[in-house]
Amino acid sequence: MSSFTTTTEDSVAVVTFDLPGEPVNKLTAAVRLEFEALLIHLRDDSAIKAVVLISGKPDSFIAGADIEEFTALTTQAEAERLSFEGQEMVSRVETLAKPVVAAIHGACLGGGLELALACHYRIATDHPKTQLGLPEVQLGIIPGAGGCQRLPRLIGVRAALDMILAGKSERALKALRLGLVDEVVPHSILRSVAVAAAGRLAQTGLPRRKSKGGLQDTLLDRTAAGRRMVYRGARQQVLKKTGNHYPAPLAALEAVRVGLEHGIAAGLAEEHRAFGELAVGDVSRKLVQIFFATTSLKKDDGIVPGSAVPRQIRRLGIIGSGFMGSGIAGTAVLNVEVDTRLKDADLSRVGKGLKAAIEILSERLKRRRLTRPQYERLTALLSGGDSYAGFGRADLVIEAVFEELDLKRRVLAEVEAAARPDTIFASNTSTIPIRDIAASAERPERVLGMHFFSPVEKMPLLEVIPTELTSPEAIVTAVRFGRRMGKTVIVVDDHPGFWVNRILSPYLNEAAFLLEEGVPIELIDTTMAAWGFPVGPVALLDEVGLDVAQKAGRVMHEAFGERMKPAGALSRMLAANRFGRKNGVGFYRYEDGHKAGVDSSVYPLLGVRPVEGADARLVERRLVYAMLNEAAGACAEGVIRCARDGDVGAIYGIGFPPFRGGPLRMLDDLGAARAVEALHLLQDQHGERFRPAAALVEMSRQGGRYYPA
Ligand code: 3H9
Repeated sequence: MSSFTTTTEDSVAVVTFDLPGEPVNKLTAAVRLEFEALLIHLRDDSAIKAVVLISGKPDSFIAGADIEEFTALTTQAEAERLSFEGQEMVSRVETLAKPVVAAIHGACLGGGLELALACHYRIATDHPKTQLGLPEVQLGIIPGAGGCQRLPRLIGVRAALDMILAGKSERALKALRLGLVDEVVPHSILRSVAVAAAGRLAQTGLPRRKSKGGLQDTLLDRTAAGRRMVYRGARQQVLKKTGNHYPAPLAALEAVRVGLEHGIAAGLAEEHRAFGELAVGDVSRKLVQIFFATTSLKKDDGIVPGSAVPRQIRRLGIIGSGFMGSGIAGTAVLNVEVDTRLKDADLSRVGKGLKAAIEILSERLKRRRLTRPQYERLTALLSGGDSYAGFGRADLVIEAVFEELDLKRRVLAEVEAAARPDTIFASNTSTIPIRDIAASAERPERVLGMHFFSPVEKMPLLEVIPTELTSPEAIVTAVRFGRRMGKTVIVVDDHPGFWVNRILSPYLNEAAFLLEEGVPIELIDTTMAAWGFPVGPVALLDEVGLDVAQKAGRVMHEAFGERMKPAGALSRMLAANRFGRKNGVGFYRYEDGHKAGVDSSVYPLLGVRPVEGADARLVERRLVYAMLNEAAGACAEGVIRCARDGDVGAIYGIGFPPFRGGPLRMLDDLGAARAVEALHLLQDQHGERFRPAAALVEMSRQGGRYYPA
């Protein structure tokens, strides 16, 4: 079946791309072949004076090359050829002797944007679904169809590197400001404006674009010395951000540099060479696996498909207007546009919560992600009070009160009294089993957990935790609502700590043991940051709050016994009134809310002297294996439904290094036998908490794996 249909309007050929049977347009091998043939026809048909390229999909222009095809690449040469052929196809658009207008609505990403860049004029819709970007580095590759060449030439090297090195996408208005598109129009007139533009260009010739910016832009973007500075700065930034674990951004930088300094042919050659090398490399393989794991989760509602329909959530109630409650409120209003009411014990707390929720919206307004009228409309959806007034209309109530079982039970009872019988009640507990909270619920089928991560507006994960009594309708409603809030949702079993905090607990506890042995805080944190975590475990304790960590630690100890017995470090810190970032004193010092180095007065508090010459490799081994072992144990207990959920949860919930693929993927890479051997050694040296999980031992005997080889 054909992917392209062409109609002619006043000698303008309107080519509609609609890949049959697929939700989005992708540049598959077959599509590339068909498009090449079409280009010849467009070139040779003298009745055609100009071309419009538009999509037939509701909200994607072109989502890029077909990532599925990357998984079939086995050699570097094959991958290089794929990129080379992409470059050739795109170049043929650019050199077509007739103007080509890209009419962009929806995702215009990767190879899709590269194709649009080769068109002679770009018109985008102002719809929020319209996003233009080169996200390749997020897949461990670089733009390989000329993007590293055309983007800097069009919008300047700094703006281009900004987009390419972070793989970030821009909305239409920003794209217009950058000079990435020529016009922004409402969706309803996209086609007609594009046809008119194509007709105009056929008459007047290709547009001349004036270079934007002032003296500084000229110096930095258009002189060799200026660009050298830009490359140096970009390189430093990349290294700081990626710690050298991700080769793609540096390779993209090099492809841009070679192209600008030695000409487009040399740039394209470097581009396809690097693309070939990276596409078959381990990092790209891991990132592509994560991409597919994440997309498949978008369709997984955590119930037997079709067994229930999600309820529509028109009104949301939130109990507890602290950091979590206000974060949930702000994020729900922003992304779901739902009427949201906050309740707390007194009005001053409610006021603070509302202010914090509005802050999330204000931040978007500042970054021009929201217009003033949108902002006004969204803030009007927020309200609050110190009673349950209004909760009778709530379809979903999320409690985010202190992590205390009795309090949560009381709140549930109050909500059951105040709300409708069909209202769904979700607890945002981070560790307490939902069945304990729901033990005396009147309607346990409507109770479940929705565990958000802090800060809610930024953290991409949500754990939804049903009990054995929760109805499929409640589950699917919570999952869909979480997804609309912009979260990747995993449905996990109701065990203490669920998945994320279950595997995080022994890791943080091990960090506390290391502290008690006098291992310097800097060493612990820099070791794990170098390993690939966004922050080290001690800094993370400060972020989470030592009181919160201690409470969670107690729940885990009670549930899992000796193995999770908390190290004493946190109690000593709390006894000295150190809560972490929240009160400005933790393991680190804070000045004006910013982390300002390790607080060395912590060591006497802990009763130790920092030891010299501690071995970073041993530190890393203890911390990593504490987490991997727990992951194996929890997985065997059925806390997660499959390895995919566990790895995605670890990556999005605690920043487990994506290039390592997640804890279970990592165990597969290591091999269960090697992991068991390492754990036995640690067990000999540091005690029973390192006893390898029975499931891992079994796996090592049987030669099992989490994923198919
Ligand atoms: C590239 O272009 C390299 C070039 O530089 C070099 C070339 C030579 N490939 O996410 P959704 C599937 S690299 C394959 O649920 P949404 C997706 O798996 C590419 N499949 O929808 C899912 O499949 P299924 C750079 C793709 O509305 C279905 O489409 N591009 C691709 O939430 C629906 O997707 C990117 O990295 C693809 N390129 O989000 C963009 N794109 O139904 C990746 C989508 O079987 N894609 N699928 O489970 C996205 O970011 C999102 O999918 C998008 C839509 C925003 C487009």
